[in-house]
Amino acid sequence: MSAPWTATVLTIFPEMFPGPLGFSLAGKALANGVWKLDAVDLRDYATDRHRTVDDAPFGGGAGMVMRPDVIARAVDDRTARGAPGPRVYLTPRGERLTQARVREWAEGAGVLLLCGRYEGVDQRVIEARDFLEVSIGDFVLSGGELAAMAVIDACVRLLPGVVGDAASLEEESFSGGLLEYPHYTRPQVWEGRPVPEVLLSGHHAEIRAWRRRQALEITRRRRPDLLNTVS
Ligand code: 9WO
Repeated sequence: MSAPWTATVLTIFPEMFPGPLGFSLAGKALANGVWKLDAVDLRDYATDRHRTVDDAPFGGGAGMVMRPDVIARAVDDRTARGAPGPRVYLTPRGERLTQARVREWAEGAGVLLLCGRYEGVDQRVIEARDFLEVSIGDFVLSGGELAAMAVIDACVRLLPGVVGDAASLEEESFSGGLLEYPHYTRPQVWEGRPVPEVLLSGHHAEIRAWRRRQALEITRRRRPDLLNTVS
């Protein structure tokens, strides 16, 4: 049997994994062998007895930088043991992650994610080992681990058999490219707020049209950039 989709995570905090990825859809799929997690302790690739992974920045300044030699040993060893790419360094400096990119990665054999701590990683190893620099949003975390978890979750839910096929097909074709329409459930009136009448009508074509209008309207107001496409 061939290897399942594999997330390799290089981190100084391997105990953070699977963390939230051990629950719900991703957790069930992990237990079922749909995907595999290899959380690698970067300190295992240090060579001194204190297992040092960082050092002071050349040029001066506050904080510490992760050493390229330690990271390269980890990347080369995991790659030799079959860890698939692409190689991704999670950083607020990176190119913004998109659902298209997530889809592409989910269709491949896996991802190798490098999680920085301190002020970041020596730029030479990013270049020498062909890491893509990727950001999940314009904010700064304490390290790349939470961003890595977001990337893995986004990919794993697209793997065959993780989410019902009907659900994913609907996401693609129906709401594709737009923000989601609003959702409602019981009670029918809550704190004096009724559910929109059309949803109780049983007229499925009207409901579909209403949801489409709602999706377009919320997208126009919140994310007009998503509509700036010629078609
Ligand atoms: C620290 C810092 C301190 C002073 C001035 C600028 C600074 N930038 C950083 C910094 O970027 N630290 C990073 C912490 C180093 C790499 C890992 N860390 C990280 C990754 N924080 N936030 C992310 C991240 C990753 C992906 N998407 C969003 C945020």
